[in-house]
Amino acid sequence: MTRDSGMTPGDAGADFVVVANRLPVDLVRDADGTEHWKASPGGLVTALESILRANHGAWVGWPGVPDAAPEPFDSGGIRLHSVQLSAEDISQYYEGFSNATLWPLFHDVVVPPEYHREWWNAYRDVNTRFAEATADAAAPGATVWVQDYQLLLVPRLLRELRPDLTIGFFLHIPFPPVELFMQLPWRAELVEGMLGADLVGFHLPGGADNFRILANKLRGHPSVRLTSSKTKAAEIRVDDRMVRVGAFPISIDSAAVDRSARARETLVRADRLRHELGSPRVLLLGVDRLDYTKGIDVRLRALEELIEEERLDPSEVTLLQLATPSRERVEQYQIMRSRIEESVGRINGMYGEIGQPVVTYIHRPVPKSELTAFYAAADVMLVTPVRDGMNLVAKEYVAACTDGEGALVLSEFAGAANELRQAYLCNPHDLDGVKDAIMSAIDDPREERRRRMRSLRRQVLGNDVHAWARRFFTTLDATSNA
Ligand code: ADQ
Repeated sequence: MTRDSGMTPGDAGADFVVVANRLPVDLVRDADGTEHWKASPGGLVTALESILRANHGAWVGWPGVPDAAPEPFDSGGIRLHSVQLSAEDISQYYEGFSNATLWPLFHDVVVPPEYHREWWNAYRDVNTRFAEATADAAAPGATVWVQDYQLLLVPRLLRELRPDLTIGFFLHIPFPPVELFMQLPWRAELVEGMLGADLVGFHLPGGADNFRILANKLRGHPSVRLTSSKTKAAEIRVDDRMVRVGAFPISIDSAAVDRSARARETLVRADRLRHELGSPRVLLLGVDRLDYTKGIDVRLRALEELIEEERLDPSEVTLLQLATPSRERVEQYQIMRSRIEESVGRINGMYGEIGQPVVTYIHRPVPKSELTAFYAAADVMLVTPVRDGMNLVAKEYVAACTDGEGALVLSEFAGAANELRQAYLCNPHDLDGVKDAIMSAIDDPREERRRRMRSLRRQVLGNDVHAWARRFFTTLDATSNA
């Protein structure tokens, strides 16, 4: 793309651009109409911050409120480009196609996906606008990294606008088996959209395999496996280009969590928390977005049955369940929330004492420092999703267990189970199995629990989010067709 030499460096485009549904800052509109920006530092921002700064980086995303369209501006050395979404876009592209079609379909149809042509049209329009904004933000020959299921069409749309760019794509959620993906009326367009990238990354090798099979089945693109590669990668031939696919399991800023968990304030807060919860013999913890994929209902049922069967004494055990509000306008999320709140009420009504509930349920986000104290305080962490791309909570808990005490009960259907083999693994569809895993995590000899935790900590501390980003970029560099 040619540029006017009179432009400022900011306007000449960035050498490295991240494209995600949301910007790393949220625009907040107060009741009196005034607006301000609030940082929303997720794991991705932490991982990419230094690369973005060092490379005149830019970020393209939605600022978080309807109709907002601020001009590009700099924040912490990163140029932020907003994509404007109307209330209707949010309802059809985001809540509709992204979160009521793709999300359930990609999570093993835990709830039935809905297929609506208006949602698809909105999804395609919004993806086109993201691609256009990115084409404007990127310098000649720049590297662009597109994130997640809301933007599956962007790689191809962007390549059409800017063939000079090197494009990476990463999917943060599972990529479904072929039989399920085939339900999508727009399956071929979506696969073709992703194939616009030079590198398509998944958490697990199974996701990469599913994608490779679909590229062949739906579009006739042949592929070869690269058996020597550490990422268990493959290459798909798309006309005259090669598209690399592979597994890049994401992680967390492990050292930062470890450091924060060792801080004196955290340890004091962890002690106080146990005291506030009535100093239970066993503190169980659940931390999730309130989502039907996370299996919050599974662990509540397991706890209820363990108490019913007198394998657990309600006066000795407490479950602290944090459930951040999420996608509250999507119907299935409202149904899930009522069910969970009903279960919490039933368990406490049946087994709680005055001032001593069995389940303490908090339906709001808590600050990171507070969350780390909760991790440090817990005896057993319950991560029981019916399907999850990775699950960072499992890794955060392990990184926060700095004294080597603590046990992780982990669903086999979380991507994290691929790496965290020494967790107390369970099948969330097998309630008796979940109950047994919880009991082993509580009752196993201390030395066995410590042995498992040592192994988990080696894994999490040795593979952090910085290593993840480096591996992705090294592979992307080596793959670039531009
Ligand atoms: P999520 O589905 O959002 O992510 P997860 O990986 O567990 O799931 O990340 C959640 C994050 O939110 C964690 O960092 C956690 O600390 C934080 N969080 C959760 N509840 C909180 C609370 N009550 N208060 C404060 N913070 C809270 C998607 C995919 C995952 C994949 C990630 C990253 O669904 O499978 O691991 O992306 O790729």
